[in-house]
Amino acid sequence: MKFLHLSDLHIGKMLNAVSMINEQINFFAQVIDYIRSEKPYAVVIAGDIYDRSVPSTEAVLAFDDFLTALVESGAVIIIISGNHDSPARLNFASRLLSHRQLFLYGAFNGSLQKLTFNDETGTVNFWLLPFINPASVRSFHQGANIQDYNAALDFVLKNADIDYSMRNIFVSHQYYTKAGLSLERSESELNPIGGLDAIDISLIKNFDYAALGHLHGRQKAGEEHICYAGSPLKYSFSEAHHKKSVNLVEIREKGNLTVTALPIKPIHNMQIIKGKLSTLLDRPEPCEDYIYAILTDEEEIIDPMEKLRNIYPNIMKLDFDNSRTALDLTEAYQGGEAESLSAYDLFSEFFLLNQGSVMSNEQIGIVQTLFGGANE
Ligand SMILES: [Mn+2]
Repeated sequence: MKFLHLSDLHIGKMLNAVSMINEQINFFAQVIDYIRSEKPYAVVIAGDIYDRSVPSTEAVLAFDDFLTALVESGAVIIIISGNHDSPARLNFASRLLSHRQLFLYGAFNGSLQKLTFNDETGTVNFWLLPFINPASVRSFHQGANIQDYNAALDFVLKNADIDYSMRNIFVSHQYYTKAGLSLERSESELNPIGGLDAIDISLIKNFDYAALGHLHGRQKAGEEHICYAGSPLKYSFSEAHHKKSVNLVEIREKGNLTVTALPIKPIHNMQIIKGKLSTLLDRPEPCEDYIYAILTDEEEIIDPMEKLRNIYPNIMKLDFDNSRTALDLTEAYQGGEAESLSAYDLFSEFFLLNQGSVMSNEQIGIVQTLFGGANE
């Protein structure tokens, strides 16, 4: 049995105020082409369908077109919600759609959903789990001692009747890792501080394949068969070096499985460029890529963004890296050791580094209220 594994579509994503919708529609067309050429039995989308819980009209229309094309391709479609999705909204019409071989598990109902299909070798089970947190599992199992994400997943798996002598595929949208393993995280994922969401991969290693979503870099979580497909497009400049793809998985008899990356070509690539303005502008023709430019010029430049835009029409971000900015950063950190600073001071510095300006009075008010509440 062959199936495609994709994740983290983030339909409706805006990147530096630029809509990614045309890039996403272009990606959907490539998926449909791969379905025609590879003829997979199923297509698995492992969460983060939309970028936000209330998606834009444009995003809903694009997903509607994609779903229609997916179902018309004849493949079985399997979709779970991610942390960016609204579980209930994604669940819309799921009972009706299951009659069209489109299985949407958006709103967690307390347990894994099992789907069983057959190929020439026998039965393959798909075990679906939408994004969960400890509270969402506790709400269905009163009195269960579930303090963290690891315990939540352990509980859900133990409550499922999984026969590991059969062929089992797990579909999930969480942060799986293990001590000593450093997985690549990206700025577009929305990660809680300190990896509080981490789940040990040993819990899921007995599945024949784990089709995971959440991390935006394509990678294996410590084991060959535990795979993040990664987002199909670069959704932050921390992903500029990524090669985006979807996974084609082929499972034969138990234990015999291959995973192949099928490349995805964006309309516009993304790159970080660094150097003096005159060097960056010295090109025979304009570059259409999404650009983050870092200028190293020491002298003041009048309207550098406008100058760059002539050659890089899709530039998104501009920073300076010279002796002046180096000094600014050093000064910002000289306030003291991080441990001796209050949460509010740390946030102020973070804001300054991140936004390049100090907070407005209104923003200060909001942050102080938030930290005040957290301290209580
Ligand atoms: Mn995501």
